Amino acid sequence: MKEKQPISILPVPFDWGASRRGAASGPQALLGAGLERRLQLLGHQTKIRPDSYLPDFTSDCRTSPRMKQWGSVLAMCEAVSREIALLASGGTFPLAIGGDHSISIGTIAGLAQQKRKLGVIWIDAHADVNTPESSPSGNIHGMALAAGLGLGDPRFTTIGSAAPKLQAERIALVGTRQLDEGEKRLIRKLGVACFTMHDIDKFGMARIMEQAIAVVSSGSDGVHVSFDIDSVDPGEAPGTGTPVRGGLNFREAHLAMELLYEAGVVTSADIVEVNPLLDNGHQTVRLAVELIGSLLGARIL
Ligand code: B3U
Ligand code: MN
Ligand code: MN
Repeated sequence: MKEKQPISILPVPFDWGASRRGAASGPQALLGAGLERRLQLLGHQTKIRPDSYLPDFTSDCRTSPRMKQWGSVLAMCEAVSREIALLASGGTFPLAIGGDHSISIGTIAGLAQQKRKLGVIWIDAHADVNTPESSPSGNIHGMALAAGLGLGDPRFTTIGSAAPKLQAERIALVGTRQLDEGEKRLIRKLGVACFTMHDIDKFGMARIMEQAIAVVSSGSDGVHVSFDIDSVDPGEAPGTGTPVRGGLNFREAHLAMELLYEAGVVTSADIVEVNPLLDNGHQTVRLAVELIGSLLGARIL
């Protein structure tokens, strides 16, 4: 982010992209845990966008087995895209707080209206590169990155503009440890940089982040960080809908965020899949707030 750039916080209380309810309460929980104050203490100006920008999707029943609740997800993504484009063109740093990961279809579509060569670092236990055909679940949060690449249902891939929003060579997955067969094939075919837990164990987070940052920032006109809290080990972050063992530990997660801040390349972010209903007290919510702090400049000394 730029020096003194104000942060626009966009709450996206939405969870119809996932099979479990609860991530819709994420924004309220993060704000309730002092997210805005945290950022202000770091010296940032902040503004919270009231969520009246979202349409009423509660009565939208359009759904199919391969794309569950697609009507609501689409309506949400279109609104998020419009809003993010507006915030970005106003010169602020957009920070979307979810919500399940389907919200990133909207944030990326909105960002892409300004940035043709957006790099994306996708920190997640999953790759979210399923298409309706390859998805074993039909849950759209597992298709979010694919949509950014122009793959999947045209109603989702053409939000904001007809062309694909992202190029495979400017994407880095970090923390990956659960992939469906179709996702593995697609990652290999497109040559997407995928830094799995195996790689992190083998080489250490610092070296992996160095490589991931190089991938997403080379030749790009901005870098979006999409942070799925399920990248963190369920022992540290139990409050999430699809926990997977063997994730990032507390220090690795913070280090990743600190290194991104240090690199000075990040131009937008979203934090997703925090589910307060599944949390152990406020453990996961608090961790999420701290991690956003680390991404936006918090230091030990
Ligand atoms: N790949 C699986 C599981 C999954 C993806 N994202 C989450 N879970 N959170 C799927 O349903 O696409
Ligand atoms: Mn995800
Ligand atoms: Mn995930």
